[in-house]
Amino acid sequence: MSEAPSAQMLDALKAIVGDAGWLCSAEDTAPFSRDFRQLYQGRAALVLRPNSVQQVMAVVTLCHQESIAIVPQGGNTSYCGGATPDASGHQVILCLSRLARVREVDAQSYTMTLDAGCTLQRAREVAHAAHRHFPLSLGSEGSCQIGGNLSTNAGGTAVLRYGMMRDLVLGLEVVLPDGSLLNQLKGLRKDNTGYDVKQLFLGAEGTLGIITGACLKLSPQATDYMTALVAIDHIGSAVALLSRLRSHFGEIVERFEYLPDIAHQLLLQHIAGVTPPFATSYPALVLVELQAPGPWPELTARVEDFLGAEAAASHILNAVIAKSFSERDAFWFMREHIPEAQTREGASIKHDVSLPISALHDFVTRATALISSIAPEARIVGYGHVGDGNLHFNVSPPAGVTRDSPNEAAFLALAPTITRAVHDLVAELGGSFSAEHGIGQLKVGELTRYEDPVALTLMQRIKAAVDPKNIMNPGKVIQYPSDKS
Ligand code: FAD
Ligand code: 2HG
Ligand code: ZN
Repeated sequence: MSEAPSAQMLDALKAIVGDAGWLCSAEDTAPFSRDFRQLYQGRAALVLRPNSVQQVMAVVTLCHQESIAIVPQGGNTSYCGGATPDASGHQVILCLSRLARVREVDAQSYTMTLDAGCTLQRAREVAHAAHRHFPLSLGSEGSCQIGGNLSTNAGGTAVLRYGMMRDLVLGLEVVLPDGSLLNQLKGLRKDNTGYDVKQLFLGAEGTLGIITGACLKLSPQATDYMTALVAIDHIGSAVALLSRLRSHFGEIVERFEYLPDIAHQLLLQHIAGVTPPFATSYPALVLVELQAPGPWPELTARVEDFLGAEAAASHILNAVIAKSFSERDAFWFMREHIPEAQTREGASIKHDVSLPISALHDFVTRATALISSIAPEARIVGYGHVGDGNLHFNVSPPAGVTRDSPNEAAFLALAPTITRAVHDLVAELGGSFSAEHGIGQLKVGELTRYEDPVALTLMQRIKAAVDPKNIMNPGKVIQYPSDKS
């Protein structure tokens, strides 16, 4: 059970990080104590911003001695309140943003070793400068940090080809809950020396330790791109197109994102600079990108032939290929701004689900019918990473419902019923209720409900073994006996 820190304890923690490394007024700590989606407003005793691994170790050692709870925080872009403290005012936020050194880039080994506080954007730039490619790509990449990406096992738009963050890690450095340092930073492709303990910390959302550094896998830089928007009639056609595309072009199919027409309409309505790619609207679009470590001069011609044959067979309704980098950027600008467009439209009941790709059409058909029976006028904005079987199956209120209105409250009151129906269907079809955003504090109950009980017990045993005092991000991911409700 964690305790409220004494004034003496707070002074000792401040002394470890020095004057530039802490914030404690209610005004200064408030933004760190609120999550990106503004679902939670906690209260922190202190925000600590260490600038070395030694400082992190000293902070954690002291918190462990005194049983003070620590909430690790990266870019604070979690969608599930994972980096937000509770309302007690007893917890300390440990923010990694000042731990942001590039430790090594080994271009020959295709690896780079970074501090956990480097932003994802910086990591991608560092790889690029070394003529290498770091493929993780998220809409939040300017703010989110490598430590946060590792701790949430982030996904994004290049998973189809490169996998999730877990697949991009070779080595890890972690400060354990007792303040000791796990040093597994070797950049080896092969290392079968007992249990791979670093895997425990990937996707653990800060409940088992604080990641301070990582050795990441790099890929060859692509020199040839082909980006296209393809108009189709429904998600089943997207799935069929993906299947044919992959058998035709193999592993160079890198991204495959689905945009139903409602997402496109919200973009046009709310996001400046979005222009319609076609003269008419279609039921749905797919944004597809192929990347080759070229030169592959015939790539565009081959894709044109492929899409021409698809149109002739009436598999697709229309297609446009980006003819320049600025056109490519404009296509991706559309995709990355869907969350913002939906937020500007109003409230949203979000579902981050994944299914076997072959079950997506069935899921969308049945989930749409279920939601219509609960909230007939609600608008489903189901978009995203169809190439990975991952849909953001979000529900917006009926058109015309304004923020903070009684009608919005009535719509949001239906959220538990809608979410139960969606998640039950996902479970029935063999899917996951949390594809890439994690559990945080938002989905602890869902994990308890849907996870295999044996796996759940194993998770609790691992937590008890690694963090017996439950000081690491208590209340997140799993229910633990000493969590306060
Ligand atoms: P935070 O939000 O700060 O923390 C997330 C969790 O990790 C918390 O539990 C925290 O305690 C823990 N944590 C953070 N740093 C550490 C550390 N060093 N050691 C131990 N624990 C730590 N996610 C996707 O997967 N795919 C997407 O496509 C995607 N798109 C997004 C688009 C937008 C516009 C936004 C706002 C978010 C998006 N996200 C997406 C969600 C989010 O950006 C990711 O989960 C990201 O990986 C979180 O990184 P962060 O640094 O902001 O972590
Ligand atoms: C994305 O893919 C993010 O754009 C955000 O994961 C999803 O807002 C969402 O639901
Ligand atoms: Zn996503």
